[in-house]
Amino acid sequence: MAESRNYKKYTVTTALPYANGPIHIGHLAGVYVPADIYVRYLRMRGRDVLFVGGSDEHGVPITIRARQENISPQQIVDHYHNKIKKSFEDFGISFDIYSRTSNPIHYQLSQDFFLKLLNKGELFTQNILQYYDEEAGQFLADRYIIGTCPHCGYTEAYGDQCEKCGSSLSPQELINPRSTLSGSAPVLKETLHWYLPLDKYEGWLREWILEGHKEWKPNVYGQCKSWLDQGLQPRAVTRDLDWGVPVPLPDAEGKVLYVWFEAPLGYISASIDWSKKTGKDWQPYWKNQDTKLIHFIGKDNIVFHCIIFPVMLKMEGSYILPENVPANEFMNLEGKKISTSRNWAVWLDEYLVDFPNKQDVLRYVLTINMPETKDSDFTWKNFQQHNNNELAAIYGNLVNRALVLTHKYYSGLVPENFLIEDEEMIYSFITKKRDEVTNYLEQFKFREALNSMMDVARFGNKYLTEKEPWKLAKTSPNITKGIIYNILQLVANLSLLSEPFLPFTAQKLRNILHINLLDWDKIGTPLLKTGARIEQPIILFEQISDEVIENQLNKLHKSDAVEVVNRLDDLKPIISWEDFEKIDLRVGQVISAEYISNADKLLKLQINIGGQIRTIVSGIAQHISPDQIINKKVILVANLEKKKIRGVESEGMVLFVENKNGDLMLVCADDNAKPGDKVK
Ligand code: B3M
Ligand code: ZN
Repeated sequence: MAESRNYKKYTVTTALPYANGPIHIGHLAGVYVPADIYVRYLRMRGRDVLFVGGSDEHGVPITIRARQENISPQQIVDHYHNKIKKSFEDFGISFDIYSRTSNPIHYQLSQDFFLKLLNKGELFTQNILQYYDEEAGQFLADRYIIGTCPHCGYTEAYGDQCEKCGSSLSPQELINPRSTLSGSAPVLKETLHWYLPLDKYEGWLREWILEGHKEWKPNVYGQCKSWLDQGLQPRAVTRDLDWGVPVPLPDAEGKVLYVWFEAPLGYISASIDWSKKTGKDWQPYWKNQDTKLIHFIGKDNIVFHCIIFPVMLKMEGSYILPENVPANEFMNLEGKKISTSRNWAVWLDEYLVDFPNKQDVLRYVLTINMPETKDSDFTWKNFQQHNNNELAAIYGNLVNRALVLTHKYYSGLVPENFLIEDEEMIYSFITKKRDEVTNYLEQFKFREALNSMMDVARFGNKYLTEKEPWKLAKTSPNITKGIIYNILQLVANLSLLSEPFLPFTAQKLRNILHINLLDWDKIGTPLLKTGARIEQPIILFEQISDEVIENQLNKLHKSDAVEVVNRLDDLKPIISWEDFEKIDLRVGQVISAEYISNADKLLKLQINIGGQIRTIVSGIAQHISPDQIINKKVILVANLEKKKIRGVESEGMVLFVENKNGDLMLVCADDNAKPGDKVK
């Protein structure tokens, strides 16, 4: 069964979620459910696995959140760490350890790691100019600086990114920067930082990934290749910040390790935490060459796990490198990107309040829609369909029929088998499906693995429907016994084969059947003895009604509607009539539109405004294509001062509608309007 090498141990890690918010279905589908399926499968094969998770408790967003809520970062992370940990437990994510990066073990390990790289001469230092808030007396993280975006003119762009046009920025590109701490204009000041010379390892990475790991998922391999093809730059691994793991050097007061330097080391410190709690040795899981290390992550973390962390491990020298990084894409919700700030999400804790004991339904639907190769979509309707038409109608129905028949005809005891041929045929089918599941899981193809598992349930239903034992009970008692015996063996096998995917249900089923083993190799063999007692059936999956689904949709859209009201929070201050009248709005007809090279957000427009052709640079290229805007009669501010944008002089501004998702749409004048007409 597809495994290229014989590994003695497995270390499976999952991205450490930031402890500044609860967990939603996107996290589960992208990272934790696939990892858990994989680990449960490995354990059933008798593999020695260490399954590691934990909370990422550092980073600037946590400090910002704490500041907004007027509490300490520690209070934030304590709250969310516990909440997240509980969600994982509730959904059966079977970590051996769920640790956290505020753990002293983690401080120790990351500081030692940093010092080791430093002492080996792997890091270098450099003085750089960085924004400093003189009133607050501290250096400013990029996110703490707000100013005008040089690309689109948005006045509230962050120092690392403009959320309006999506450009990534550096703080020094912002026009009129201001500090979010004091509101004052920051000044540039010199500061010393430590750097990881990624460029030096480019050749090694090309060899290791591009030659050595061609089997990585195309989305992962492709992203790595494009990073490597662009060429790697050294990366600072320290920050001026008061929240994080302090740089363990005498002259480094006020400096911490960059969160992306220490967070991946959290996998190792969590393993040490596990070792302290269990008394077992963690080192073989990180240092033995015959241990297979796998990182489960989302696509936004690929560079950190495939490039930066492996370079760190390689530099240090005593650790193994990841064998695979099966990153997933993102899962959307009802066609829109999941968003914490807009509350466009299904939160795990809320799900369990609305759907108590239905963890497996969600696990199933997230697996069948897993964003393995491209972004996928979760919809409540689809959730209902998979539950009703598959879990209830196929899996649940099969189990129920088998158990009801056993109780009806044989008082709940496994009958004798008089159909040896059927039995062989059934085991050979199950074995084939088990091998399919195995192959898919080894390749991290969870959707297909789940389908192969369900084939066994489908097969069982078909067998019963074709054999119709209820018609034969009186006339052919032995044949009937054989049919029930065989279907019970199939159901028993299903209680093992479905364990990685539907652990709660599989356990319930094993309880009913009194099966105590969890052995992958036993799948495809008889698991029940003639005469064994079987418990009464219980409903494993209920139908989910339209009303319940409507309620979820209403709940979701209600939070969305609240957001519409909230949009007015940023209503600008009242202006005078005089001020308003200063703005000269005109109709203009677009006569040409073209992309500007090296600026993927910008279009260069030529606009006839009646007696004059204006050139206007507009940050809409990601929303509207040139042919969608040509000939359109747009509205523009005709008396705005000129401004050079990417070397092009822009003579005015075209108006657009922006919806709450940040999508831009044209504002057009009536067909009868002529270029140059006034808009008042
Ligand atoms: N805390 C970022 C994220 O959730 C992050 C992952 C760390 S993994 C070492 O996207
Ligand atoms: Zn912008």
